[in-house]
Amino acid sequence: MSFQDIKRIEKSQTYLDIAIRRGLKKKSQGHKRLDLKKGQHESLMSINMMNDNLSSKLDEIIKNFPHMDNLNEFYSELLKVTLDYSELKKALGSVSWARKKIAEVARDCKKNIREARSFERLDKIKSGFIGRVSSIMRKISEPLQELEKARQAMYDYPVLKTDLFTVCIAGFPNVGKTTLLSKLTTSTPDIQAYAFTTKQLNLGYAEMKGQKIQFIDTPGTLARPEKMNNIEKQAYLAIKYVADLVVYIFDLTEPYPLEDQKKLLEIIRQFRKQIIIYLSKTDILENNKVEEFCKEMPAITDIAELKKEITNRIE
Ligand SMILES: Nc1nc2c(ncn2[C@@H]2O[C@H](COP(=O)(O)OP(=O)(O)O)[C@@H](O)[C@H]2O)c(=O)[nH]1
Ligand SMILES: [Mg+2]
Repeated sequence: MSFQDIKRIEKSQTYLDIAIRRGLKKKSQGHKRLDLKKGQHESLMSINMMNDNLSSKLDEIIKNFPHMDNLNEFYSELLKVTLDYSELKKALGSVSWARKKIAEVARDCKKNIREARSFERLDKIKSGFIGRVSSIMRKISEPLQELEKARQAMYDYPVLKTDLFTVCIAGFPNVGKTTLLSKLTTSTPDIQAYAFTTKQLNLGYAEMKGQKIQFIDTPGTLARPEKMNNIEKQAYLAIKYVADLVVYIFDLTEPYPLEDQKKLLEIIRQFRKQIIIYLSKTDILENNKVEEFCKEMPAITDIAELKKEITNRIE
């Protein structure tokens, strides 16, 4: 089950309307209200129909929602940082409560139907059922809306393969992460001419050493966790929980001080992943600058060599 497969959660009134429509499809007035047994039978059917309909819809919501215990670290952490998980659990709890409560009310009403001695009584029981169910459904109106909001947020989660050898490409904005991703993989990501424009976590795949290797373009400077936007949070968690190897890009052509770029590298080192240093844009950089940099910080400057080095690190 992926986060993109969760079905849209409707408004509580919508579920109610559908159930009532189903339940009242067969009008008992059809047979001139002569045979009480038949009337009772039809009333029981109609209650069952409404209860079953709501029960299956609510059950589907509960079953479809990802449960923290079944998620790997990346997704469970992502859930924690992007949504209020305890609120989510509470909302699911209310849906589950409503489902049970409706079943109880249905049992109650069915007992009354069997004991009913007139058509008027049957009508009263049925409308009583609808009234009580409406009030239960009203109580979960907000929880359902919250769940739908959560579903929409989860819809934007990246579809990462957590079992593949994964290379994260990190570095300051505009250093050429996305460009490198497109050169290393078969993907054609959006390459933007301006910083901070990445809206999606870009993924790409390549075959190396006979394996499918996953590459993730991980934007963000990781400097202030509390100020990270959703993409940066995803990038941070991808480096922490999914990366087997990080390609860290230095860029001497952009106006970011080298010191800041080094600081980010130090932050990334704390994740204790293997790191390859890559110096980008050497095509527009003077040779002596490249040499000077590489003396201090052994870096790869060409794609073929980078591919070779990545292949060497694959387990
Ligand atoms: N000259 C040159 N420009 C590059 C190179 N790699 C990326 N760029 C340019 O740098 C800008 C930012 O690249 P992008 O891949 O979007 O950087 P990101 O923000 O790190 O993903 C774009 O205008 C790219 O065309 C390179 O190797 N050489
Ligand atoms: Mg980019």
